Amino acid sequence: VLSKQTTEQYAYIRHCNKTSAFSSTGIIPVVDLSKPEAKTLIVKACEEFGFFKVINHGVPMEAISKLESEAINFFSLPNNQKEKAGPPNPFGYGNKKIGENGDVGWVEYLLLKNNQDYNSMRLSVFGQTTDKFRNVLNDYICAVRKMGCEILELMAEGLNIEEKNVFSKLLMDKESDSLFRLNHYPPCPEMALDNKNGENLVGFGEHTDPQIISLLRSNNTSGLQICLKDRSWVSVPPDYNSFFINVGDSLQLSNVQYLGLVGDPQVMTNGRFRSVRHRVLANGFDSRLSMIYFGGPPLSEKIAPLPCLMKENEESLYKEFTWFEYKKSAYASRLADNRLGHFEIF
Ligand code: GA4
Repeated sequence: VLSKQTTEQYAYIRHCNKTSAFSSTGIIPVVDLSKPEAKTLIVKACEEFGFFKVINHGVPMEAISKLESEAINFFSLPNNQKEKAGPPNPFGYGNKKIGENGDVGWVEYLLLKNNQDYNSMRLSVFGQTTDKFRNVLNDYICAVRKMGCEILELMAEGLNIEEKNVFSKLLMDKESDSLFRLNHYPPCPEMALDNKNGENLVGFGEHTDPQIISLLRSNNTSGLQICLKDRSWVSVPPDYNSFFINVGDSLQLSNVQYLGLVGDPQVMTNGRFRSVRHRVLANGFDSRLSMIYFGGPPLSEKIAPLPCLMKENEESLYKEFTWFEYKKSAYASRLADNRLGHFEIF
């Protein structure tokens, strides 16, 4: 359990309206990776939600709990100690501020890169334990990346793409621009006092992830919500033992030829894979701790519809660009912006 004092450092609270209408439903697809129908279910879930839950994922519970306890130790440190590992430009500890363009949330976090020199990034707040932290993180990332590749290969199979590793090779590339994030959402005492007239505090504002795929797990505290095609929000019941998978912008792009008319986001939802809008609401009583691996391509990789998925005479709806260019534009945007819009041809 994270200490109560960690919540007191926050001075500002941001509310959003109309959260009372959000319902918690059982509609989120569950994919059992050990079952033969997994590939079909994955494609279906990516089309319908851009989101699904994975069970029998093969990531050892030990790797998960070890990293989780390192994370709890870190976030339980006094504020001035944690700040020593910041600011998160581009990697390190961040508190409340998200990105560089004015977004804030009821969250503190660590943005990390695999195989990074944690001593040089002042994560030496871990002191003697830096090496341990590095090992625990590496074990976790290796296991989670393996699961991610398995999912991406099943996805390629489900799409009848001959080259099974067409997506997974991007994560396996030694230049892969992947990153890792630990998020701690402290309980918000104010929200526990009364129901704030159904208002909620934003932990992490709505957005899509720019990368290919995001692999998330959390403790048993709720908060995550996803946006459906009809633009309603649903809560994702937390599940300590499962992973949650988000389709990112880059994966949506590789499938653009399936999208409908250009320019109308509603029409885009007739398309193939959805880059899912999601957000996290703060909780009145419990700490939420989540860990997310963002699988990205090498910076020089072209983001474009896969030729093998293009029909004859079909043209791409998007300008051709590299992951470097897309990422640069994404990092210059606000969290809630529609980032793909900048790259539409018409
Ligand atoms: C969303 C996905 C990842 O958490 C992240 C985020 C990044 C950040 O926190 O610095 C961004 C956000 C994310 C997209 C738009 C820009 C950049 C904050 C923001 C306002 C690390 C990422 O790669 O893009």
